[in-house]
Amino acid sequence: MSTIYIVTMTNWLVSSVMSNVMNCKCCVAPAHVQAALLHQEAPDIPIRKSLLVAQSDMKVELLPALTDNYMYLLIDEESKEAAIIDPVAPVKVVEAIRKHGVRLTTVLTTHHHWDHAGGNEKMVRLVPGLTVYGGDDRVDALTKKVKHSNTFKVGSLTVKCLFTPCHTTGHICYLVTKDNSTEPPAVFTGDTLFVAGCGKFFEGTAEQMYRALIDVLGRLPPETRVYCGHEYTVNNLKFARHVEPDNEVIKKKLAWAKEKVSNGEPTIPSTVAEEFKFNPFMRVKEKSVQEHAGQNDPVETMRSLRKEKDGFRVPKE
Ligand SMILES: N[C@@H](CCC(=O)N[C@@H](CS)C(=O)NCC(=O)O)C(=O)O
Ligand SMILES: [Zn+2]
Repeated sequence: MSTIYIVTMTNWLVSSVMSNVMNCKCCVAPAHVQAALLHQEAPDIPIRKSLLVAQSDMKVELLPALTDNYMYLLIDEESKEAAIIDPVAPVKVVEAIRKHGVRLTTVLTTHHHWDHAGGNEKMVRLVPGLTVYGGDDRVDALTKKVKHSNTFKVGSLTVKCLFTPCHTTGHICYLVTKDNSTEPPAVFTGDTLFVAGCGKFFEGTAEQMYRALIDVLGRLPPETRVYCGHEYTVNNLKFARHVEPDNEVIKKKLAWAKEKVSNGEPTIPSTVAEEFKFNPFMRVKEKSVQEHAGQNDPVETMRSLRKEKDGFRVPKE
């Protein structure tokens, strides 16, 4: 009981220090805070549950980390080779690979922010020989810098790199497919696309986020499962409801997401098709969204929505 209390308090302390002092926890945490977090190992909120999404070609285990981040263990069922996406809590990753009896060969880093790449150095110390992929020289322990459309294998699975600069200039999403499979692909979207939202434009523009969401991710097969970097779904849907108060899909998804989160369960994955129904940033071509933004151009709508969300006070209910 007391352990749970201490861990929860530590989380609270860390997040309040970060949100008050830095206003954003994902960019740069002070070195001593990073060290404390990484040293503690998995200072996640205990009630957040993991989830296994099992297909016959691949498995994806969602591993909650920190306050609201996700790491994802991707397993190729044919070879039992595995990759880990954004392993900020490496000891938890080692436990998961032992549990599944898989061989971890690969780290996929979506972007250099510490809450995504901050565990890389420790991860490579714990599992020597890992290949660490990323699209930015600022990614810790990087061994293979990738560009748009680069592909490589994790066992029999194909990983394709999708360059989606905006949240950071080197952000990469990873699309995972298996040849001749009838099952849905998976895309790991980091802080570019969230369920019902998108990342802040820290190092980019509305034009870039439009390209990332509509031209790149939006053109993936509609059934593609979306695994994003954070559990922000409830807050994102509250903003979506503010943008489109008459959208019934948003209301239904919000009620579902609140229920999930209150049980400590993930609201992830969604699909690309679903995102087009409730994500305002994916709906910038819709009249209702453009009217809310007072714009008639999709890129201007994107710019205006992001600005509005940056200052949005999320209602308690
Ligand atoms: N608003 C975030 C605050 C944290 C934040 O700024 N997160 C970054 C990623 S580490 C982001 O891009 N958030 C997207 C957003 O707030 O819409 C939340 O819902 O808790
Ligand atoms: Zn983040």
